[in-house]
Amino acid sequence: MKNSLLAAMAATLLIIGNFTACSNDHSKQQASASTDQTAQAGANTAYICPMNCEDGKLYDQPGKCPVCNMNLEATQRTDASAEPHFFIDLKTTPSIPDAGKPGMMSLTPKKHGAENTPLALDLVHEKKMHLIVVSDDLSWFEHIHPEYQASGSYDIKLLGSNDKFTNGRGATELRFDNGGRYWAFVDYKPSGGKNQVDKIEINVAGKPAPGVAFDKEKSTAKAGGYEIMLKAGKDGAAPVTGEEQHLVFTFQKNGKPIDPSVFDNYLGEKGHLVLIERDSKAYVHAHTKISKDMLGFHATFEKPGVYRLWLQFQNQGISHTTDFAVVVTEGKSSGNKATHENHNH
Ligand SMILES: [Cu+2]
Repeated sequence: MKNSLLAAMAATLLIIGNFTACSNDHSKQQASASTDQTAQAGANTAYICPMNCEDGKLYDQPGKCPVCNMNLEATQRTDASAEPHFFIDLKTTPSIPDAGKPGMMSLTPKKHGAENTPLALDLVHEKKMHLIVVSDDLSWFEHIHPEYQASGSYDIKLLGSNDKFTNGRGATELRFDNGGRYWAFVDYKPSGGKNQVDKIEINVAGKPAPGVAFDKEKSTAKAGGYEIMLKAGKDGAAPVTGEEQHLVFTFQKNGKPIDPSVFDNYLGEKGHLVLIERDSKAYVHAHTKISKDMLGFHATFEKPGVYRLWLQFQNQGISHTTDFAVVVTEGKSSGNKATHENHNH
């Protein structure tokens, strides 16, 4: 059970983002400053890694792939409207779940224009659907895997406050102990399509928990006897938008450094990271970059803000979830790129 959970976490991280491809505003601005013809070329030309390290990620400007460092190649941007748009039809029973009371949540992947046809999903690192649920203040986090039903939906049980998790927390069930607003991030890949991350608001009836205000960096966490330290930024500078940033975690136990390469290995991953921005709830993808004695990730932030991070790792069969926060400020090289976490084009 734990194995598949961690494998799935790996999947969540391996999934590659596509923010840059969404910078339509940016293209339009460029276009208005040029002649019609150049505007046309500017809007349609994009740059992509020749090795396709980032699963189809397109850049507006030539440059180097942040993963393999090869020069990006020019390519034609396909018309977004020509690509199929997928979505998750999320239904709960009752339609507004009650905190502390049992219920169901059902997520059905669908394609626009073919809503009644079951949509097949590809298995991505052992799971067809990865579900991250957070409270609106980002103090509460769950990463679970809804189970496929013959009807074509992926279901999870909502537990009552007295119910025990069948397979432990973080497997296939959710328990809303408090009312309020929550956000679901559904990570899935339709067969023949690109990876999708859909953000869906969920409102739960009941008394909300007192909110937690995350407004400053949180760079340490403890779990399972480990002390984990986060260093975020680049070349010793604090994290900024617009260029790849490094997120480096180091581990200690009883004051002694621990090399994370001793951790359980699932599909080549030693740790898995989810990042969500506090106000916009933008979901950021991070990619692992493992070096000796530390667990590193790289991510590009499109917008300044306070980002919450959840690092999940496993050692000797026990999984740990730890949480952090980083404050990202506007970088020099950042444009006015829009962050869309729920479409691919
Ligand atoms: Cu997952």
